[in-house]
Amino acid sequence: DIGFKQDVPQAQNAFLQDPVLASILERLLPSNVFKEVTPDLVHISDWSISEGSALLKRMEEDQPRLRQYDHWCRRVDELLVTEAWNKQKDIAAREGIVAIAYERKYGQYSRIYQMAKLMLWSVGSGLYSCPIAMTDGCARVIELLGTQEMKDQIFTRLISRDPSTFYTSGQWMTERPGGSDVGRTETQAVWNEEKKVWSISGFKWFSSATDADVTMLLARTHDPRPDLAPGNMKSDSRGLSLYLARVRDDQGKLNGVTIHRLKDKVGTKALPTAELQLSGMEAQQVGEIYRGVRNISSILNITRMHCGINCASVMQSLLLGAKDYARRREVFGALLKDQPLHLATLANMELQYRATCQFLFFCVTLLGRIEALDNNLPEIKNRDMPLLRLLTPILKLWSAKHAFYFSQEAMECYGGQGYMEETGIGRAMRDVLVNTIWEGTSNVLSLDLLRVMTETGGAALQLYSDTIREILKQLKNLPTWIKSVKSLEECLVLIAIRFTSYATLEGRKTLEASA
Ligand code: MFK
Ligand code: FAD
Repeated sequence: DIGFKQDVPQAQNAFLQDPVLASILERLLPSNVFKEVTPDLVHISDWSISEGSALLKRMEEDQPRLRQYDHWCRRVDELLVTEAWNKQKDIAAREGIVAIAYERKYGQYSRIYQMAKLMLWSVGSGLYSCPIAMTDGCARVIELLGTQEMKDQIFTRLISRDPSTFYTSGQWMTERPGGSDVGRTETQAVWNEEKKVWSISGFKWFSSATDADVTMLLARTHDPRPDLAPGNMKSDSRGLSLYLARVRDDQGKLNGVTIHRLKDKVGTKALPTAELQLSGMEAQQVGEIYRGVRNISSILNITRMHCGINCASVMQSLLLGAKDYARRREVFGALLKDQPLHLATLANMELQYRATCQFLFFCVTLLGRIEALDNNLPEIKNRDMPLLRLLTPILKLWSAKHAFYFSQEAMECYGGQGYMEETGIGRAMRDVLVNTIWEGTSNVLSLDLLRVMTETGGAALQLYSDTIREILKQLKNLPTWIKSVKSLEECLVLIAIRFTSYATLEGRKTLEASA
């Protein structure tokens, strides 16, 4: 056992070692809140690099399986997940990963604390952060639109810190004819007068939370009441309503669901994503009938924020790793950190990471204010709400695209070792890639941005430009190139066109006309 042995890079506590997240929180949170939450953030980051990392390894080695029949040829559809996967659920409850946002102990700052904790937990969660995202979204929809019974029986469990009562939720939208275009949904909901429940039948093409306790889903409503019948005629998204259903009963029996198949995915291997046949799934309707897409959009906007957090978390851990390696790896007579070109690579990554984090926590701050403060306050109604609506699709699109390129750069920073599975960069790269697709592809998000701009007649864009001006005014020592920008609006329209240029020619024309 002779010859050179590379000094091995070490896992680090991300909250303590990364100055970016801590400095953002110090700026956004009141000092007493920052002081109070710091030990918890240090703790969760320690957990992620120790127990979380061990659980993650087991989840990757022992991936979910489906046992469809028992030995008597009876259909059982048993989803087999590792003990490590179930343990992640308990940890998520105990650590209050969803609860913190809804307990609102720190009012508008609770969201910031929750999302920061989620970011640090995310790397150790082995994508249990996916069901948690949907659980968070479901909790928000019930909080906004649920009946008292839903609040008492489901919401309290979604935000529980007790693993024995904690529920997770799925979000079943995508069907074979359309994932982006959910107006093509085939699934039907028919009122069962005898049982006083909705009976749902159809086929859900992607379910990432097949082991969830409850789910929110879209279905085409067939309402027998004559005054509501016109909705039945609609073959597009205006015929859809939102439903809430238990996935299994108290004995663990599936509620009218058969698991058709588990997906064989490029990444997110630990996550049990399945194709589901629904045959008379019993459900309750949520919010106004025939407003399914509008009603489920609160989930979309929360889960899109979770995608941003997932991307920032991957960038944070990969950057810390690449910087650590640069302090240990010597090439051509100097450590990597002292090679100017490598330093420039790291600096570019650092810039992308910082931009993502700043943008992300700007949006999280808006979300926290909207959730905790009176929505009739002019600054919430006229500024925070339209601004967040405008920025959420951009955040999701931006962070997903950049996190993937970023992970490739991080892989290259380790040279050949980066391409080895043992470093975990390959897995991170495969996993982070999904953020460009789930919860809306880049083109669909571009069109969503266009939808906001069109719906507000350009007011949202104006608000955005005013906000940027406000921020620029507060900054000292502005670089001269920023001062020399001729017209800020011009730049913003160009950025908007960049985001929507994938979309439609029509969209471009609208924007160019408004410019
Ligand atoms: C680690 C992180 C993990 C995250 C969890 C990942 C698990 C994976 C889960 C999934 O992937 S779940 C499936 C996610 N699916 C999507 O994201 C669907 C993507 N497609 C879209 O977003 C389409 O734009 C959309 C389905 C919304 C198009 O539907 P429509 O009905 O053709 O659109 P329309 O008619 O423009 O909008 C209907 C209403 O919804 C309008 O309101 P009004 O009726 O009052 O006019 C819209 O303004 C409103 N709306 C649409 N998107 C909205 C929204 N409102 C607020 N926010 C939005 N984002
Ligand atoms: P399509 O909608 O057919 O898109 C195909 C292409 O067309 C894309 O490039 C898209 O950008 C483009 N496109 C679509 N519309 C337009 C347009 N108007 N103009 C220009 N281009 C357009 N869904 C759930 O409901 N629940 C889940 O739990 C879930 N989990 C998932 C887990 C994983 C790992 C993956 C990969 C997906 C999951 N999905 C889930 C599905 C996901 O949300 C959809 O795959 C996604 O929304 C895209 O829909 P689609 O697959 O039907 O693609």
